[in-house]
Amino acid sequence: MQIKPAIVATTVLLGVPASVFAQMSCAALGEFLATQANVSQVNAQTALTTLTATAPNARCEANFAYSSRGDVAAGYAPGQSQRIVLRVGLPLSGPDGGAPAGSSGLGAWNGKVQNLGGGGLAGSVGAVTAATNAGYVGSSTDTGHTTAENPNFAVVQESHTLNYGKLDDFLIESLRQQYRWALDLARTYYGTPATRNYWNGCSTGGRQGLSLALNHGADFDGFLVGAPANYNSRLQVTTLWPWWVNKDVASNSVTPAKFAAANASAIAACDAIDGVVDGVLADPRACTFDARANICGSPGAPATNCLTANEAQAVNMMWDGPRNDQGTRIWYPFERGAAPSVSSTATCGNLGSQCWAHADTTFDWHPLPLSQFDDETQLATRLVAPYSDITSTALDGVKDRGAKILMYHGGADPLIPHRQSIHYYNDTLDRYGGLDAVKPWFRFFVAPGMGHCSGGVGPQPQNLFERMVEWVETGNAPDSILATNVSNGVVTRSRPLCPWPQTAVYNGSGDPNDAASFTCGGNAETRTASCLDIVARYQNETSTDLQPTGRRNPATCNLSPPSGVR
Ligand SMILES: [Ca+2]
Repeated sequence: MQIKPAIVATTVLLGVPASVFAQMSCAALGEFLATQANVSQVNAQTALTTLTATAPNARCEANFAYSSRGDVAAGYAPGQSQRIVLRVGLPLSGPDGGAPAGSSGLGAWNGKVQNLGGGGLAGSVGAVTAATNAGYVGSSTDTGHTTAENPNFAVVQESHTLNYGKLDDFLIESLRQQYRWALDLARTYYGTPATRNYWNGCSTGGRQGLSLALNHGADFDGFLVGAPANYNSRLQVTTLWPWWVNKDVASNSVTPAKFAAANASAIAACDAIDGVVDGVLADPRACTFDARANICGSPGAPATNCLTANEAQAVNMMWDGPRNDQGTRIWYPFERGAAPSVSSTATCGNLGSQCWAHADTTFDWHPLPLSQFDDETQLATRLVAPYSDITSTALDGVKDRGAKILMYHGGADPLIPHRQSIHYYNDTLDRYGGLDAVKPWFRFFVAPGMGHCSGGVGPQPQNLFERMVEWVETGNAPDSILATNVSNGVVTRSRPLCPWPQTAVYNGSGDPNDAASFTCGGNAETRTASCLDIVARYQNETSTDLQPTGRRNPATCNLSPPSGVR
C-alpha cells in the first residue's frame, strides 16, 4: 500500500504554526481516499467519509473497501477478488471543529491510535466510537469476508481446497491493512504522525493482537490481548469435545441444567481450596471434584438435575478435556466452574473447524464415533493449523522495540480454555529465559471466575486498556490489576488480579470482599499443575507422543488418565 503524503492545510490554528499541523476536513479526507489505489466505496450509499459534528460520538469516519489481489494464483476461488472492508474513526480535527486537546493543536485527537479487534469469525466491521470518544483514532475490519460467508469463506467447495486467499485476509492481511490505514489516515487528516499505536482486542481480537505482535510487533507500542483464540484448531476441537462426548456417552442427555448443577457442586466442593469461600475457584486446575457424586440417590447429589451413571461419566470426560484413543491429553478442558455448551447441531464443528479440516462445507461430524475424535483433530491441525494457529512465541519485534503486551483470560471462560493462555505464556517464558526476562514487557493475568472476555461470577478487571497504556507511557508496570463486582452501582467485592504465576493470596484476616485483604504472591505453577500442561505432540494427536516443552518434563509427570474418566 502506498499513500500519498498529506496535502492541504485548510486553516491556521491560533498559536500553532501551520507548517506543523496541516489539518484537513473530513470531506477533504474523503477526496483524498478517492484518489488512493485499491480503494472503493463499500456500497453506493456509503460515502468514503462521513462527518458526525456533534456529541455524542462526534467523529470523522472513513468506511471503504480495499482490494489489491485475487483469483487462483493469489489463493482465492476462481474469479474471486480480495475485499477487505475497513473503518477508521477520527476525533474531529481543528477544521472540523474538534475542541483543542491541551496544547497539541490536533483538535479532539490525543495523538494516538487504538486498533480494535473482532470476535468469532468476524465478517462485519465493528463500531469505533469507544476509541474515538476517548480521543483515539479507532479502527476495525470485517477481516475480508461477510457474516453471511461464515464459516464457508475458508473453503473452495468446487475443488475441495482451502481458500488460502480469504484465510490469509482473515488471519493476517486484513489486520495489517487495518492498522496501516489507521496510521496513514491519521497522519493525513491531522497532518502529523500518531505518537502511539495500540491494539485492543479479546477472543478473536486477542488472537489478532498476537498475530500482529508476531508479524508486525515493531510497529506497535502496546497490545491488550484478551482470551486469545491463537491455538485455533485445538481450541475448536476442545469446544467440540463436550458435544461429542455427550452424544456418544450419554445420548445427549446431559442438559445445560444438569451440567450447571454439576458445576455448582464442583464449585461448592472446591471453593475453599484457595482459602476464601467466595463462589470462585482461584485455580480450577486444583479442583478434582468427581461428577459421580451427583449421581441420583448419592449422598449430596442435588434433588433436581442429578445425573445418571453415564451422564456422570460424560461430565467427568468434559471436565477432563480432549484425549485421544490411547488416553493422551490432546488439549485443555473447560474447567470446573466454566459453562461451555454441552451439545450442538452445528454440522461443521465449532466455527467451521471440521468443514475446514475436510475442505468440505457439507461435512458433518455427528455420525462419527468418539474414536474418530483424535483423527478429526489431527486432520485439522495438519491441514488448517499451519495457517490458522499461532503457536510461535517469537515476539522479538515487541521486545526489541520496548513495547508491552498485557494479556488476560477469564478463569471460567466457557469459549476459550484459559489454560491455553497459561500454555502460551509458559512457552514465552521458556523462549526468553524465564519470568524476570519477560515480565518487563509481557505480563499475563488470570481473572478467576470470569467468563469469556467479561462476565461470570468472578471480579471483573477494571481499566485494562488504560492500565496497559500507562505501562507503555510512564513505565509503571502492572504489579496487580483491580477487579470488582458491582451490584446496583455499588462495589460489592474487589480483588487484585496478579501477574502469572502469582495469585491473590488472602492475608488471613480482613474483609475477603476487599482487595486490601489480599497480596499478590505464591506460584501457581506447581509441579502438579505444570504436568497438567503437557499435551500430545502438535499434528500427531492420534499418538502417545508428547509435545516437548522447555520446563515441563513428561518423564517426571504421571500422565495416565485419571480414574473414572475413560
Ligand atoms: Ca474460592
